[in-house]
Formats: sequence, C-alpha cells, structure tokens
Amino acid sequence: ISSSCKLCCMSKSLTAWLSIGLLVALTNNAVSQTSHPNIVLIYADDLGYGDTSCYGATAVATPHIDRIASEGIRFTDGHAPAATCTPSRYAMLTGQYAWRQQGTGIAKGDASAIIQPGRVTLASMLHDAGYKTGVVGKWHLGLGPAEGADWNGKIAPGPLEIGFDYCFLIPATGDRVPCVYVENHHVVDLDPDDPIHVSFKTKVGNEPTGAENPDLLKMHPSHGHDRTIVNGISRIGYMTGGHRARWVDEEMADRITSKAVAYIEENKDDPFFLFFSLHDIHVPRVPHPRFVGTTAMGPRGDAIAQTDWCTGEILAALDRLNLTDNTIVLFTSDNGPVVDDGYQDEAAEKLGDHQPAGPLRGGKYSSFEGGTRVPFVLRWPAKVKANQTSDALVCQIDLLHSFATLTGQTLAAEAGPDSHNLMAALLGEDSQGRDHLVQQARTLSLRQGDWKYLEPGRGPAINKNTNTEVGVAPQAQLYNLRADLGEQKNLADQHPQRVDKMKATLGRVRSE
Ligand code: NG6
Ligand code: CA
Repeated sequence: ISSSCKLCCMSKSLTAWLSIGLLVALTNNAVSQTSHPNIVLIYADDLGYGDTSCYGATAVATPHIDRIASEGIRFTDGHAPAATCTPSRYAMLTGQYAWRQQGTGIAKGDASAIIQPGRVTLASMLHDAGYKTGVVGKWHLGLGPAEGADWNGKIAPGPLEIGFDYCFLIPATGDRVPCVYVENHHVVDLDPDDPIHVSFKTKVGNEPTGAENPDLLKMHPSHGHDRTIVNGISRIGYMTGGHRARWVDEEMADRITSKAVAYIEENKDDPFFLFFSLHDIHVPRVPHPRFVGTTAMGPRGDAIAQTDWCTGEILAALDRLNLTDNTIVLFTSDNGPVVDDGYQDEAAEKLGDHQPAGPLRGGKYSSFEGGTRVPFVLRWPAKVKANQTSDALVCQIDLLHSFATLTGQTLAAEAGPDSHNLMAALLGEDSQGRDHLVQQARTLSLRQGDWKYLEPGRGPAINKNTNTEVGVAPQAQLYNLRADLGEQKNLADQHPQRVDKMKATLGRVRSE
C-alpha cells in the first residue's frame, strides 16, 4: 500500500474511532444526564389537598401547578410526613420519622438548629452526588448553636452545615420573629448600629405590640400572634432592632421567587437541587397587591393564586434556560390546610363552597387524612410520561432514598432509616408505592392498603382555635379508605383482629 493510502486508511480509522468515542461520550452524557437531572422541590406551606384546581378546586385557578400535573404525574395519595411544618421538614430532609427524635415539634422563631451537622440529608446526599444544592424560603428547622443564633453575627449551624451550598431564608415562619431574611450566614441588610434582639419569653425593647396597641394593626390576630408589631402585623414573640432588615410581607413572594430564579440561572450548567420553600399560604396571609381580590376568598384564596404565580416563574425560568426536559419538578405541601390559623383574615367568612382538604376529613394538626395527604405533582419530561394519575402511596420522607437510588448514591446504614426507595412509583412505573406509612399528628396513625388505623389518645377531639378535628379519640379508630375516604365510619368494633394487627405493626415500626 502506498504511503498516501496508508495515511488515508489511518485517518479513516481515526475518524471511525473518533466517532465511536463521540458516540460513547454522548451516550455516557445522556446516561449521566438522566441519572443526574436537576431537581426542583417546590414546597408550599399549609396548602390543602383541595386547594389547587388540578385536585378539584374551582374557586381558585392554579394553571401552573396544574401544568406540572398535566405534563407529569398527579399523585392522589401523596403525603407529608406530619400534619405540621417542622416535623414534616425534618423527616423529609433526614429520612427519619420526626416522632423518633425529641425536639422536632413546631419550632420557635429562635430555636437552635434541629438537624445537626454531620447528619445525612437530602441536600448532603445530592451534594455528594455532584449537585449544587440551594434552599430558598421558609426554613423553620432552627438555626444556630444550643444557646441560640447570633442574629447580629455569624448564624451557624444552619442549612450550609447540613449539605446546602446556598441559602436565602425566612428563618422560621412569617408569623414569628425575627422578621428578617438570612442569606448564607448573615441577616440581609442588617445595620450594625441597630442590632436585633429577640425573645419568646419577655418583652425586649419598647416597640408596640398587638396586645397593647391594636389600633396600629392592619391585620388583627384571632388567637395568639399579639406580640411585636412588624409591618402593621403583630407576631409571635418579641423583637427589637434590625429595622432596615425587616421584611415587608407583601413583597415576600417576589423576593424569594427572584432568589430562586437567580439560583437556577447561576447553576444552570451543573446538576442542581433547589428546595424552594414558599411561605404561602401560611399566616399571616398578605399577598402582593396585584393578587389581592383575584379570588373571592380573601387573603387565603389570593395567597393560593400567588403560590401558583411563584410556581409559574420557576417553570418559565426552566423553559427559558432549556432545562425543562431534564429537570424533576415536584410540587407539594408541608401539611394539610387550616382556615383560621391565628389572624382575622376572613378566611372562614369567605370560604364559600371551597373545600381546602377536598373530600378528606381534618386538616393541619389532624390525624385524619386531611392532615398529611397533600397536593403532590411531579414532572420530568425526559423520563416520565405526561398526563398520568397515580394512586400509589408515596411520602416526602422517601425522597432521600429515592433520589439516592436515582443518582447512584449508597446511603450509610444509619442514614434515612424510614425512607424507602420509591423511584419506580415516582416515575409512574409502580402503582403501589409504600406497603405502609406512619402518619404523625398529635397521635400516630398507620396506613396499610385500603386501611387506616388511628391509635387512641387523650385530649380534646377538636382544636378550638383553628376549628380542626384533630382525630384524637379515647378509642381506636379504623377506617376503610377505599369505601370511606372521608373517614366517617369507624370500623374498629367490627374488625378487632385487624385493629390488633395494625396496632402491632405500628408498635413494631415504633420500636425499630
Ligand atoms: C402554631 C401557631 C400557628 C402556626 C403554627 C405553625 C399559635 C396560636 N398558633 O403554634 O399560627 O404558626 O404554630 O405552623 O401561635 S407550621 O405550618 O409552621 O407548622
Ligand atoms: Ca405548614
């Protein structure tokens, strides 16, 4: 063969090798992309099973949340781990039922960090898998060391010590002090000459309170919430100082949404995990003026409309950046709905026919299904078929194990003990989901198949303040959810053996 021909052959085989290499690289890339999709978890607060139009609401339209459902899967039996905020978030991030761990009840505004550095969390696991990890919005899992956070200095530990690279936080909830944002380790826009002091015991400083100066309020409390007034709204707890840094409730949704969108833009070239934790529709419900009056339900309905707008901004950012196809978007809520949660915001008066929990009994604070069964819609166009409805029993506590499996991470033996790998159910490939699930309110309940067992408990059956049936009764309760989704007919007396069996299963899980 002539030398020119040799050269030609060599270059041909080189081209062949190059193209095979390219193909392999492309395939690898495709594999690594679908094994490492971006993950956006949009976490509403106190949004009930019946509060979005894709779950049947007609008094408010939620086209963006509905879009996630129609382009992905709507789960009819998706759960928060608990019927209040802090234990739900704790369990979702750690994969451990919150009732196993002391100090995971609703956190005060000055609570110290509840999840200790070193714990495996959803964020630390994804961080180890090569993700950029950020949390924007409501935290409510405590900040700072045991003696409390230094609001005027470095605030740690917090999200950055348990796996997040970035945080922009409402430290607890909007109804409790301190009413300031925290970005990474510091209060945003703090004037060092006007230091923050916070107390949940005695009054600090001399600022007006809701109890002493109701004339200064633009929104009045209905129960509690009568301490320091910030932005015309009295809160839980006392606060002084930090005036320049104080939030304006009407701007909160815009503020956190722009931070969330910026986070997506900045991390678009890496796989990223964004925990976008909305404040809506928690009290005080003070949506931006552009949403006021968009529903006939007053602030609670308008806050749902605002929630949908926030969601739409995230979806639009993903579209704009060409990220939609390979991003998992999960929209869900931290617990069920409540109408009057402490402010006179006309939520009860203007409710009309709207059913915040849809067909379910109870709501926030409740052992009935309304306490933890929440909107749960997931979209991932690259992998998940559109327009699906799934009745699989799934829970937010399973995200840790599921996403670890997805991203090829092995969890340490002690990590996420209650988290199951439900990836197949989340992708719509398995219609069963969990074998059983423990639900947490004031007492525990067990879901298994069509059945639900509520353990007996002491205390009032109704939370008078919020007018919620909390599900507590001195005798055991057993419901067949297939026949009786609204938990009206207690079958415990008719099925004593099933009661015993489920009680034993709950006892076993409890002692695991
Ligand atoms: C309760 C508050 C309620 C709400 C809840 C926490 C009173 C009387 N009630 O203690 O308004 O803030 O805590 O809600 O203070 S959660 O969704 O963050 O769990
Ligand atoms: Ca909540």
